[in-house]
Amino acid sequence: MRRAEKVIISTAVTGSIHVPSQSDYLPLTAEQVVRAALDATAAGSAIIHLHARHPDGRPAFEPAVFDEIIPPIIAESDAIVNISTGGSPAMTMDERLAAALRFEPELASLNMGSMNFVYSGIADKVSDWKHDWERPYLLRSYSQPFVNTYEQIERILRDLGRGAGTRFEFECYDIGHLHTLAYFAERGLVEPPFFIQGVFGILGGIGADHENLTHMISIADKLFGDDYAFSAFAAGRAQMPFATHSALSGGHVRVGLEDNLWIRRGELAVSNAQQVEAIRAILRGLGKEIASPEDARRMLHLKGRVAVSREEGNDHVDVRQG
Ligand code: KMH
Ligand code: ZN
Repeated sequence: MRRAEKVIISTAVTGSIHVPSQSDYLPLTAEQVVRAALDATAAGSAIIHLHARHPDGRPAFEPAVFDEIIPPIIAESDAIVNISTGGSPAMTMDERLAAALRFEPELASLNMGSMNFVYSGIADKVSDWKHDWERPYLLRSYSQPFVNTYEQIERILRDLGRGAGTRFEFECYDIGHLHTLAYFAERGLVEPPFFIQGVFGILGGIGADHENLTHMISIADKLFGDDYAFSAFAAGRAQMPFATHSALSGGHVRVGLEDNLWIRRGELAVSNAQQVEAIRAILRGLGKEIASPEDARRMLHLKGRVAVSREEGNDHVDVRQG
């Protein structure tokens, strides 16, 4: 692992798994997502991992929705915008890729394997539903796989990576996903340093056991040596312990309401920034420095804020600031 000189905090502000009935604090509208992103950035998050939603909370893929989110974040902060290409398991790959292909961000997520991705259990915990779409949406995850074939991964590496200079947050939900990354690296489709995000505690993926995190790092070390930066998160209550474990191992951290709605047992997080502040306090206690967006750009070899394309084809707008 390329040990972190400074720790990069990523914040996944809304995601597509949690539903509005679980928390009044989950950002839903474009305005709420923008506010959450700007506040998380001000609290010390270098990277904002973005999904979009319709105002009733349904996951959105339409670039028009991202149009209301990305320009204000870019205009009002120095944050690194990381557009999810995972979207939601209920979307087609074309839908999942639409916003990233339009905005050609510095960073995009790339899910490294097909898997069961089960969050139907959330439905058992909700009694008061805000919207009709929520319960069937959650239950569907019991029978619907999250599909990320090698052909699809290759397409993303070619179209978004090679085509647009976007680099990736490689979402690895199991040890085998590291070998998938090694396969594409060997074929020359992606260059180091790789930014590996270990994902723990998703039902269908590797569990939130600390020995799994240690094991993931040791296999990644074998495959990639010093050619990768590591970050990790766990879904739910193991979020902060896994972020802490990652930082202690020389890695980076991810927090946010996409991954966990809580700030401590029995208490909902009132904002994404509150979780950023919580991990900052832990990192400070560990004697770690926090990476600015510029630090993170340098460490992850990002292209910077250049050539964000607005329309199909060649209408490129340079939004680099300063
Ligand atoms: N929702 C997380 C478990 C993505 O957006 O591409 C993983 C994630 C995937 O953030
Ligand atoms: Zn995500």
